This record gives sequence, structure tokens and C-alpha cells, in this order.
Amino acid sequence: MAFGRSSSRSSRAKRPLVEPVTLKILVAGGFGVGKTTLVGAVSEIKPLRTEETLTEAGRPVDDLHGVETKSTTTVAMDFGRITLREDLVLYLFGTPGQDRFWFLWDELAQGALGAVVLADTRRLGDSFAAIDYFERRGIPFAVAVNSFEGAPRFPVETVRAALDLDAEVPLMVCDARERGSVKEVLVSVVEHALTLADRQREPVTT
Ligand SMILES: Nc1nc2c(ncn2[C@@H]2O[C@H](COP(=O)(O)OP(=O)(O)O)[C@@H](O)[C@H]2O)c(=O)[nH]1
Ligand SMILES: [Mg+2]
Repeated sequence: MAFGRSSSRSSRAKRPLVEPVTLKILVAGGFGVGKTTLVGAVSEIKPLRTEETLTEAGRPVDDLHGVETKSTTTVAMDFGRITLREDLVLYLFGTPGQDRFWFLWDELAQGALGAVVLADTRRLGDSFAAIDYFERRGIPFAVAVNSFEGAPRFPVETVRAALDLDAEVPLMVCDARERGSVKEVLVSVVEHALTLADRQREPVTT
């Protein structure tokens, strides 16, 4: 063969020219709002889950009101990866939804670019803790209303008012089971975080 090295050359050509940038995104929200579902819907790697069957011992503390069919719970976190573009890879970390695992949040939040807060219109108040957490720490976040069947549909501006969100916080309706829908949410978080970062870098004019 005239070009003996062509096969290795072509396999090399398939590799991206630059190593992708990797960004860490947190997925937060109340218990049973769809965090594990969201990570599973988009992850290219088998999501690492640390689900534990809800035990009788956990029942008094895990509030199952409205999520009675749920029989497993994420004790530590969900972990997944999605390539948004050849040069941009997101690592997703689902935060534990129960109050008794709050101590893990500060560890998970280290180095996070931004966060998705999932909300359920039947239990909007369950999202307050996550929203407060990211606001207090200045971590950019977007809110995604996971559209469960049978849950009331409100205009997004009604939800924005109910959650007392700043006008610039991205707010959208999503389906945590749909890859395309989840990707849109993730893109909006990344864009929002980059916009805020750009603003901080702008020189102060006096
Ligand atoms: N109908 C519907 N069910 C969903 C949706 N997202 C999640 N679920 C279900 O709601 C339950 C709780 O979801 P899960 O992802 O475990 O919630 P997590 O506690 O936030 O991780 C599971 O039984 C899911 O299959 C959704 O968009 N629509
Ligand atoms: Mg979960």
C-alpha cells in the first residue's frame, strides 16, 4: 500500500483537535421532582446512581406526600455526562433531595459552573431551599418546571412570581424524561452562567 500510515492517520483525524472543556452542573430540587430521571435521560455514560430502597426507618423523615409510588431514593448523588458540543462536555451531579443529606451540598457545589433547579407545580415550595442555596452562594441557576401529567399548568411568569425569581433567571417547562428537552435546559444554564461571568469580567468604568 502506497500510504502505509493512512489508517493510523485517519483514526487520529477523528479525534477532536482540542481537548473538550468540561463543566460541572448541579441538578437540584425537591424529593421526587425528577433529578435522577433528568440525569438518566441525557447521560452518555451509564448514570452512576446511589439509590437505596426506602426503608421503614426512613419513612418518618422522607416526606412521601405526593410521591407515594416512589420506592427508591438517591442517598448520595446521581452522576452523568453529556457532550453538548465536540469541545464542551458537562458533568451532571444530582443533589440529594432530602434535608438530611444537606451536608453533602457544599462538597458537590465546589467548582460548579451552574445548576438546574427542577420544580413541580404541585409542590413549588419544595424548590425554595435549592433556589435559596444557589442565590446565597452566587451560583448561576435556571429553573425547569418538570411537567408531570395531572400537575397544574401555569404561565411561566406566574411560576416566576410564585418562586420570587429575578427576571434574568432562565425559567422553562421541561420533560425530565426527554433528552432534547433536558439538553435545552442545560444549554440555558450554561449560557446564563457564561453571560454572568462575562459581566463580572467587564472593566469597571469610572
Ligand atoms: N410523568 C412523569 N413522571 C416523571 C417525570 N420525571 C420523573 N418522573 C417520575 O417521577 C418519579 C420521581 O423521579 P426521580 O427522578 O426519581 O426524582 P428525584 O427524587 O428528584 O431523583 C419517578 O417515578 C419518575 O419516573 C416526568 O417528567 N413526567
Ligand atoms: Mg433521585
